Amino acid sequence: MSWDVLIPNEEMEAATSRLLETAALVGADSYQARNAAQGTHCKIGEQGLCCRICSMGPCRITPKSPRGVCGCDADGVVGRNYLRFTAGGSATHSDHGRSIAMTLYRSSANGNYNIKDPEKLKRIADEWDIETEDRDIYDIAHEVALRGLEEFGKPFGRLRFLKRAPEARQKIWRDNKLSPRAIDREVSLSLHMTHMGCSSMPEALVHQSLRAGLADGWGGSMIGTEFSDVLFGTPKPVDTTANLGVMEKDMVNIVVHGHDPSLSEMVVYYANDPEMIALAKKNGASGINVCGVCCTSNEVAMRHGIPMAGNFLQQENVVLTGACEAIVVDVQCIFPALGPLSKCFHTKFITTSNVARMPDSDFIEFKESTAAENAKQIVELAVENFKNRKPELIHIPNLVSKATVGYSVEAIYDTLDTVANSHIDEFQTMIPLIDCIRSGVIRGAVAMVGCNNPKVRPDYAHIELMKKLLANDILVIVSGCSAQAAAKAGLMDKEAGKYCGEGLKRVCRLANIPPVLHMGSCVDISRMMILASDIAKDWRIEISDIPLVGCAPEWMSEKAVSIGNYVVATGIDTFLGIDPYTDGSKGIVGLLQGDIEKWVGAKFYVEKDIEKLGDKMIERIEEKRAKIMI
Ligand code: XCC
Repeated sequence: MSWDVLIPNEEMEAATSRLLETAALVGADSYQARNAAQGTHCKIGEQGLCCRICSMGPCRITPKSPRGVCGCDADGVVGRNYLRFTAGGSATHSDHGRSIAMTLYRSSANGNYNIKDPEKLKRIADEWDIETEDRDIYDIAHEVALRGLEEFGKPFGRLRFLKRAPEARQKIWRDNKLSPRAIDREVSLSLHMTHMGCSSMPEALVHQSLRAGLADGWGGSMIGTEFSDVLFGTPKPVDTTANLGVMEKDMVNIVVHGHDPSLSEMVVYYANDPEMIALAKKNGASGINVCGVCCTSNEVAMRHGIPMAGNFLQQENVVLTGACEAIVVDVQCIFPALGPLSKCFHTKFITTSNVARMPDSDFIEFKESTAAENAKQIVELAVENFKNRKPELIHIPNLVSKATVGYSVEAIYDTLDTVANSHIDEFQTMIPLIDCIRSGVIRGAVAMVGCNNPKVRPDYAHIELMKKLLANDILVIVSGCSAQAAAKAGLMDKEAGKYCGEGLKRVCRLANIPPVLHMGSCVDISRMMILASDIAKDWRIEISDIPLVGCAPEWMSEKAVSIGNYVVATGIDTFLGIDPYTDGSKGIVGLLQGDIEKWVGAKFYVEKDIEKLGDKMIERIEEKRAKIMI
């Protein structure tokens, strides 16, 4: 099978090798070199068997020393580490959600942040019993924001967004005592439970991992996604480009990196400011080009069509092009290596958040109240830096793919609306998609998410798995760095539809969609939860019966573990290409990859062999089909 609109992995790897030659020339470090210098990873750590929760250790659980000083065994140590891993991810996503809620709270008609989707705001207000009739939109926004902020620390009650799930799923959560209370409470409780002398029972630790994960997916992340849509607009399909070739040789290149759209939205705005463009021209550039890395890239791509320079393991590459005037970061997934690396070039490494302070950076604190002047200062700094380029170091790989991005749940409804011949009941929006799955035209769907990890050949697992699934008529929805892997490879080009199996190919043509649907950033996996819930409601089946699975073949961050927990706890089997440091405990593996299915109707699968991982997903989807088609 030829994949002519696609860029093969080998070509991207060759481009990286060429950039590493520049790194060698300027004496710069790289993640590849640092990874090699790490040598073989510690087996005990890798299996989750190292405990340094108190100062009697660190204790290492081995056949010779099966218990730590306190008497905790392998199940307790691995389980506590797993829960702490989850809590770190849940806290991180949720704190992102909190900061978006703060931005919404401070929005105003004449201020730095306005409401771009008032309809969505009113829908959330209705859902939360907040009066909307005859009220100023900003009064509603402030009350919704406040109500959202209360979700983090309210003393009583469960999370409001849980009600969006089908009643059967809510009952599973209630019956299993999994419905999260306040978001911060679930994170704090996780730290408390794992303190020395608290929980060491595997069931209790895994149970809380699922609940802390749900507090992220149906709490912090969902608040992040929903409020971002209200503030910056709900994504609609938009054409863009992806891969390193989106950087422009003759323009000022500003790379935005991180997660919080409050910063990048403002940078995008000021990069279009005629005054800034004139300044760029005065400095010898033909204009200003903003492009993105990691989830910030997903945020601005799906709202403005801003090009995507790359994903997690490509962040150093953008600097290595020698054509990056500024890499502007907010929070999460930012290599501290960018500081020393940027010093080898003319690049300004601009940090903006007290959450992510890094040496060798220019710190411009970004606040909602001064957002406009902060963003203007950042753009100006980048523009003035153009003249400091070292022409002999410039090399931009000639790699660019076309991509259509921005498939929010609302955009998917609209797309389905255009293809369905029948009139769709407004409460049965998913029927055309369900019909396609039921008839077998589409066999099912996979939600591919997550990062890159040097333990896996970068992007290879994402891309090869996607190709395999598409060829088997399985629709792929993506977010995070998996989305960028797809975009870079060309899988979000509508032309790529021709490589699908016959059924999916027809659907892509009729609906005018690419075969891989971009649903956004990491926090936007909450969109996938809503999509699954809506399908289950319209189909009148349980979420765990939908032929849908999740997959994170190259994940690396704590956030991904938290995501895995809430996806599984929502009833969606999740396939991982990397073990979350649990191998050392039969008890924890037995729960995560076995018994939790009895609680929530789904479980984890861990498989490092990509071919087998793909086969297992297809097999699981077919099993689910067989069950519901009886
Ligand atoms: Fe980070 Fe969100 Fe992972 Fe990418 S995928 S490396 S967490 S940017 Ni969410």
